[in-house]
Amino acid sequence: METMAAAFLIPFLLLLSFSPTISPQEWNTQDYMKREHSLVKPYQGMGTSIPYWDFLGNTMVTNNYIRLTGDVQSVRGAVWNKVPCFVQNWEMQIQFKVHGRGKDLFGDGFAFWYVKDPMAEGDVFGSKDFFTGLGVIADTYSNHNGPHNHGHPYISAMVNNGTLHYDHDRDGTHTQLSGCVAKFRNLDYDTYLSIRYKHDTLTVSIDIDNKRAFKECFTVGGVILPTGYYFGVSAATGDLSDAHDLISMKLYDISTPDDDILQDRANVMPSASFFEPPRDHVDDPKPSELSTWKKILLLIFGVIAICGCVFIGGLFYVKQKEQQRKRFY
Ligand SMILES: [Ca+2]
Repeated sequence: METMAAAFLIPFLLLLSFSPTISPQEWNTQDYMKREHSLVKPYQGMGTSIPYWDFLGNTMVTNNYIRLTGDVQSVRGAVWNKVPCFVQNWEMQIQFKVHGRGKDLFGDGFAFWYVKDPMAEGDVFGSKDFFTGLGVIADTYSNHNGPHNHGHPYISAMVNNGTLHYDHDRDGTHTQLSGCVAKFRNLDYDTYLSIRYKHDTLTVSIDIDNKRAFKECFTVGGVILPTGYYFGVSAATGDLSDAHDLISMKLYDISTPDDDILQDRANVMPSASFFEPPRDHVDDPKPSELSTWKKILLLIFGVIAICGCVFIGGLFYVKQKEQQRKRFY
């Protein structure tokens, strides 16, 4: 009987010992796409609507891309996810194309959003100012020539609790967490932007060198975002224009089984513990005013110098006259 039991048990135990165990690393590679937060071809569902997504403004859907704005002046467009996101650690990969006839003058850009209030049109690349949540802004046009200026196009991130204003005149430099220059316009290959939010760390990366690999634009820690907000992308043109096309948005849940269950994030206020210095609002120098002051100062010094010369000259003249008088008498 004992040998019979062993004959059954041994192969069974052997089988168990050879069965593969899933390590966290292996599990990581199985990041999966959340269909309800993604936008992939073919876009159209039944009829003309796209499942899970809404449109705003001039947005136009074709078979191959979603055009948020055409290369025409003063238009806005946006797409917004209808389903709030309850994934705590996520990565959004966006395939986009920004192109236009302008060689030196083009604008304004597009923005990715994870915000409380979706479907709100406004002045920040087609979406509302004083937003609550996260904005990742791809700004193609430099409005700003004063201190802290940088090259363009420029990608930056801003976290807002509803009280901060995006200042176009300063290209948002006073509210940005971080940023990098990214020459993504008019490229004839595929271009991608990745926004990764894991364990309160925001990492923005780009793939614009046709290498099929993401390169880090910046990473910032201490970014607190609640769950239950909405994803969206918007774009705008003004006096300058560009076509802003969205090809796909893919949202991956990147939580791992060994992630601790985080605190309930439903009701936290968006915040960021790190902002890129300098954060002070520095006024641009006004060259005309400065030179006026310089002119006045120069004039004052000039008058003093002339008076001094006249005075010394006068003294010298009087002394000479006195000496001549002494010689005659
Ligand atoms: Ca700008």
